[in-house]
Amino acid sequence: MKKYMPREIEPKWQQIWKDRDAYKTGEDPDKPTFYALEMFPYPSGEGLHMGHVRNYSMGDVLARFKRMNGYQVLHPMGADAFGLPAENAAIQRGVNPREWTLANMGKIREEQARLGISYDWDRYVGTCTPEYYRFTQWLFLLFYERGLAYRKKGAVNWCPECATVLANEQVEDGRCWRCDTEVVKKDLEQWYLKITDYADRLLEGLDTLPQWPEKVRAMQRNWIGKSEGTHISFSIPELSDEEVSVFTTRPDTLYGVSYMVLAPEHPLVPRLIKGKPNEGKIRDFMDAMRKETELTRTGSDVEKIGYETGAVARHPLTGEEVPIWVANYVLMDYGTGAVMGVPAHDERDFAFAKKYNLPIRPVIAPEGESTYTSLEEAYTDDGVLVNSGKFDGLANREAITAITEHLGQEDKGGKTVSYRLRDWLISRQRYWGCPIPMVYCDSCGIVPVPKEELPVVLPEDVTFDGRSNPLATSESFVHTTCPSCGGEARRETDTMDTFIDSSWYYLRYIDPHNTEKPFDPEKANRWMPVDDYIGGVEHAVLHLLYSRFVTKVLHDAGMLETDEPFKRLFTLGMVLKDGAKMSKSKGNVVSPMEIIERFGADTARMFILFAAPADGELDWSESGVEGSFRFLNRVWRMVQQHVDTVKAKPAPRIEDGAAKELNRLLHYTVKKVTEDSGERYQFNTAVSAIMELVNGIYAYPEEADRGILAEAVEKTVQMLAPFVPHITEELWQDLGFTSSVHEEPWPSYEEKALVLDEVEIAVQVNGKVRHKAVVPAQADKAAIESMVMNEEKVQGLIEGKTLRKVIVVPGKLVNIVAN
Ligand code: ANZ
Ligand code: ZN
Repeated sequence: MKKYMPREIEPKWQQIWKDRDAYKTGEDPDKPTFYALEMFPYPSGEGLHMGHVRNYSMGDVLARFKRMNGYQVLHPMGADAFGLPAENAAIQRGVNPREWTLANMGKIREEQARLGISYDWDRYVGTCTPEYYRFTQWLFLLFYERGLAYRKKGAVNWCPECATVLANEQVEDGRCWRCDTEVVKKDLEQWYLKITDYADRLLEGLDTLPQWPEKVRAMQRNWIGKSEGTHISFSIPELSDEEVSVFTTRPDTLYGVSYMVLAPEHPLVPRLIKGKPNEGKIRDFMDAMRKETELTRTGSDVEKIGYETGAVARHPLTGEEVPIWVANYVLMDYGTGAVMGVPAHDERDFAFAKKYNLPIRPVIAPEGESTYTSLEEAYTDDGVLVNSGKFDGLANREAITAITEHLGQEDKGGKTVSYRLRDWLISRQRYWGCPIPMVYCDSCGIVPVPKEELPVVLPEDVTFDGRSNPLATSESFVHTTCPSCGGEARRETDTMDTFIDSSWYYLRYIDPHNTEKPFDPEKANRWMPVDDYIGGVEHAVLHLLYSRFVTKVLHDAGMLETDEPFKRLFTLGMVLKDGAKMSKSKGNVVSPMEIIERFGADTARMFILFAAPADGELDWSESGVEGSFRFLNRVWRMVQQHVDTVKAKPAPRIEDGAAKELNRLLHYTVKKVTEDSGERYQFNTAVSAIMELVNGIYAYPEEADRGILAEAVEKTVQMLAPFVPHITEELWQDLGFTSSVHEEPWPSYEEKALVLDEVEIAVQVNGKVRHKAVVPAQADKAAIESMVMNEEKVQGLIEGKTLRKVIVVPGKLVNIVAN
């Protein structure tokens, strides 16, 4: 018998697929489309890791499955190729970032091909190529034209290690998302994209995505952080009644205000402290706060620190004067950067007031109580207003509306909404990124590079010292002429955040060779939104939020019908080894290419898909891999054994018991595998169903009908094809077929074949199982009862007893109560 030799058959079929252009995307307008997408990799020098293999294997099962189900499938791949590691390699090893990256891209592509993933390689996209980044620049200009790209000076997150600014989304717990260094604040003028204009739509859109994990939607909701509240103006007598507006979600507590707090960065602070006793201390405090992060200022266990400015604010309703403080726990970039202090009803204010001996004035009492002598802690529950002038006696929830309306009438405030989401800071002081296509001219100001002149190409004559911005060291790049007046001008030397590159790559795949536009809207509308997007949950707020934003802008610009990019999102679980995340730092990495060398890509794929539910953690196990290899060998032998039977094409005659049973098992398996792999992402249970079918075929008697046997063997190979594409292709050929198994229609099943003829049920007497009875599967309760009660064995069991009750659960049991 021919032996299973993955090392021979895998490269062979990969070559054949390549020669045949087997996975070229179809363009037949009459066929339904399916866009299967996996997050593209960053081309690091290390090549693929098991997480990639898991991600791509799942995407490939879907792509192949959908093709067999008659869909025209777009299944593309590329590389997210700009970014710091290339530049760091350049600094450390003196290599050219472009060459380094292109070499890594080549290596990864080769590894992906060795996994047998069915990509349409003609559509390969690398974000660092001028053909691609030209249109990233084009998109930037589109944002600029639409008033969605602007420059602003402000305190930005700066990573001293990476020597670049970071977006808010790239600061995790006060640290750089890439190198874990503590982030500091720096005052710089930078480019921003106005994602906040889309805050509401980004939020509402989440409700139109039922096929996204709730966890990811919740993360985005929190990140956007919409909060409905009230803004209230307090006037400042010493600044000739200049007003400070506070943002609060609890206007019902307005009469309980005993002080006001400004963020140290609040623009009024310098004027308020001028010449006051605390001026020096507050200036030092302001400097110290600039270095801190949101977390080290507002964390619940962080000590509250504040200083009295010496100025006062006037309460908008009582006219009373309250002191103005500055404190660490109020942030400039939320709400208005100013807070009314209500220690009686807010925990943070309570702690602050206790520490600095500020008055605590209860204005909300629990129902039935009306006064407090003292409070042990802030009272944050609902209640009734007290000490609140004409609002006394009102339920506090109603008072929220009543006081807000009253403030509106008095022109001292009103309803407002605050968001946690900030505009997207996209300037990076690094080389290996997409140049921002802008020019600075002394007479014309900021001038965009005309679209026809794109791309603004990355210069080669730069110096890398790891400290300064390399683009600024290229004379030929910096000096240019103004597109508007032709005079001398200077180019923008910052590059874009790489998350812009990855926020639209799924659109470029649709039309990758277009030299006029990023993509043709007509083509995009045919494929978008992506039907299935698979990747890691770590992208929940970065990439996935940015892509939604960009899609909405393109929709508004009339370039896309859809305004959501990904219809369904699947976040896969991590790959572990010995219970820990597989990672270089833990030294527990299993190399995918080594596994392919030893067992073949099909075994690697089979193990990965079978060993755990797709969204759960996958624990790598050597014995598991060996088990998968053994299973494939078992399939191989089974098919080889029955080659002649299949070739003889016997007509199925499914009258006798064994044939009927195999037929039922076959239909059951087809149904299970269809539903599990096409709809539910339950690849592991799909595979185990196929394993049972293989067992059924092995156990099938020699003398039983050959027709159904041949059919079962054939369909087993077809069903395995999306999971293990090489071995199935070889076996299909051995079975005498000349077509590719991957072009076969997916097997169908009949519900009626799933019905069992007879079932075995337990017969209990007083709750104890005493007998097994076989009854027709279709029999109703009455029929089952009479059949069972008439059995001689059963008669014997209840002899001499009085029958009290018979309970029938069809398909399961009959319980006889008798005593
Ligand atoms: C008075 C008050 C009384 C408040 C009370 C709460 C309870 P969310 O729900 O997160 O939007 N706040 C407003 N701006 C702030 C800033 N820049 N830095 C720190 N804290 C700020 O929270 C809104 C509440 O957070 C606001 O309502 C304000 O405190 C505080 F019994 O105002 B509240
Ligand atoms: Zn000019």
